[in-house]
Amino acid sequence: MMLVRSSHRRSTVGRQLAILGGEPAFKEPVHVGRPNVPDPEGFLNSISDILERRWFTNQGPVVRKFEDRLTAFLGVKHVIAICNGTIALELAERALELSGEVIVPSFTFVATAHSLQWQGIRPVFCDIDPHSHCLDPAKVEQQITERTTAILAVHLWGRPCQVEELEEIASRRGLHLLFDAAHGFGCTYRGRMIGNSGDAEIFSFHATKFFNTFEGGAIATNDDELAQRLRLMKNFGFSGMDRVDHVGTNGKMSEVSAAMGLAGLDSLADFVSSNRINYMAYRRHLAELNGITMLQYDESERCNYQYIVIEVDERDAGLTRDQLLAALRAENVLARRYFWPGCHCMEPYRTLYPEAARALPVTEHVASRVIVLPTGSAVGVEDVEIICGIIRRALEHPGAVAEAVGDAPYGV
Ligand code: T4K
Repeated sequence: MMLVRSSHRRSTVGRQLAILGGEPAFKEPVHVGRPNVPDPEGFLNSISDILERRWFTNQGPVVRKFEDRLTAFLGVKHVIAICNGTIALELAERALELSGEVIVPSFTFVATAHSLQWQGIRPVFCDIDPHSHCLDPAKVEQQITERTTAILAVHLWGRPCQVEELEEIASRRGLHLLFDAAHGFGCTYRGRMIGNSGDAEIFSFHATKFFNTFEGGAIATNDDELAQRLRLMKNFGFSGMDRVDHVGTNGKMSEVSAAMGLAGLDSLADFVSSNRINYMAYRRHLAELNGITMLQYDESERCNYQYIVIEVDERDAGLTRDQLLAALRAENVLARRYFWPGCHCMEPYRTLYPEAARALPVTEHVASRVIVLPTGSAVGVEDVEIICGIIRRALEHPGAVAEAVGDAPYGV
């Protein structure tokens, strides 16, 4: 695997925080979401073959091989490779003929909600569990109306949501069940790979994901009929050269993306390993810090450890989340406040459903506290140590940091 470690870092020991006038700890920005890069050799050879073959897209041999590898890896009957996760969500929703209302978390990337709204389905925002950050099944039940046609749950941060509880509700209430598994590639739920539950599960292989195909996504399903419909729909509905059997769109993955996917599958163990090493380092360095709680992964399951998520409790930390974020940004650590402020506060939802916040107290609470820190194979344990050192020093000087940040904390 090609590792691209951050260079030009400075130790925080004895150094003034940048927000207080010191030099930034990193000369170059340290991002959340730098792509994991597989061993380039296999990928580049594959690109030469693609060029020589002059077959670039439309379910070519590389996409077919990629789908076969994914099917075996996930242990699922069908995997349909798609051009990105958002179109994959839209295709699955459309293939299941969802309409009316669909219950969905607000605490997710906005694409989850947009995929519904884009096709005239109302996303009904439902609250989350404060610990898992995933849909709270009891709240789901409360949001069901006669217009509800499905539940679209998200395995946030790659940690599975309460799959069995949601399956029970969906089957008892006659609803479809989809999982946005954009974060969940390579993770298990009770020992089974994510990708096997509900009507279908949807992955994103965007550049910023644990496993990427530059842009890309996939739909995994054990439903033969649904898989067949999805294959038609992702290719304009064509079932033969001049024959169209279904309404469709262009959801196809290119051969180059699939080649990246095959190379990525070969490097998957390395991606997990560097993420896990960083995760353990963060855990060690953040363990003792007052007011900082780090989200844990269940070590009895397979995890991809792609998101390092902390919650800042202002009362114990002495700093707000945004003040701490400002201190990190001053050091060139471009931490993110995913998924603040929640989809319900973004347009068009804020205008269309102004009352939504009433049902979302946990979402609003969690969204105001969360910071996602850099990891991935572009980040080394030395970087982690420095990032945690910045957090520790900021918490040691809350008054000075708050004063330096002033009334305009990060991004506000
Ligand atoms: N459902 C969920 C739950 C999702 O999280 C997502 C996507 C989807 C559905 C939809 O799947 P896709 O249609 O995207 O396949 C990013 C990603 O664009 C998005 O894919 C992802 N979730 C979301 C969580 O994060 P932004 O707008 O925050 O990303 P951006 O462009 O600011 O990139 C983050 C950082 O990554 C940058 O600061 C720099 C670094 N970066 C990014 C790219 C693209 C690189 O170093 N290299 C790169 O090539 O949304």
